[in-house]
Amino acid sequence: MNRSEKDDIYSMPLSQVGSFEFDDQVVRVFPDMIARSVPGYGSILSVIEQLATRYVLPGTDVYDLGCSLGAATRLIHRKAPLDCVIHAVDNSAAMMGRLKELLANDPDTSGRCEIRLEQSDLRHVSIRNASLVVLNLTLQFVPPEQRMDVIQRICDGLLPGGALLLSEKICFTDPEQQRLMNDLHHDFKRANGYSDLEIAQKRTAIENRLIPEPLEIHLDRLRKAGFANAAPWFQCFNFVSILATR
Ligand code: GEK
Repeated sequence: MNRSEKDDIYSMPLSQVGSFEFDDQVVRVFPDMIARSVPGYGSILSVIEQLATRYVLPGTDVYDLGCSLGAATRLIHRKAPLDCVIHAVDNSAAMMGRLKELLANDPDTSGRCEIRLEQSDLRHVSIRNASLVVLNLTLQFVPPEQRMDVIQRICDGLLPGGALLLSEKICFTDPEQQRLMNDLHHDFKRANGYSDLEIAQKRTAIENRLIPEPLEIHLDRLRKAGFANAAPWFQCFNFVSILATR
């Protein structure tokens, strides 16, 4: 259902590389872009579907914060009981417009629980009665000094036993490890057909928008917020996914 054009946004030399935005141009190629850029993206999505089976209880709310084109939302939707509400939240008008079209044309969505599309900044969404919250590659776009508040509000809005799935691009305090993981990620992108020019121009565009932090900072923050458990269940190079439970 999620047909995507090939991502060629940075394939030609640009006189000036502007800051990366989730606009119509990105939305058009987004599924191709994320699949060719994030190692393990497909595996993370499969596990989100698996977690929905385990954590989403009848009568509860689920939040997919920074849902983009609803890849996680639609997998959770397959497993959620009928009386749940899935809040698919993104602040990009282009993403939400396209997601609305995709859902309207998806026969799979009928006869299932409500998906509530919310074009909002995740920093202002109130989280209540939540059994599962997904932050899949989204917290990295929130300024670091505001991340504690986001995580705290998620923890406070989760029901006891509820779960947060947090996936992020991370960085490393050891410069040698940082260099190696960065190189391996670039090799991954090259193997997926991106040229050195595309990789370099994308890096310039996203540099001040996506701020990675070390894994330990994420784990500390989750514990400080009150999560009983927080552990990485997946890592590939500089991408990690953490499961945190209340
Ligand atoms: C997936 N989770 O396919 N409030 C709401 N949305 C935001 C905010 C914010 N403050 N900042 C960024 N976004 C998805 C992939 S993509 C990851 C997530 C990537 C949104 C932004 O508009 C975009 O749609 C998404 O977060 C990040 O499972 O592109 O690397």
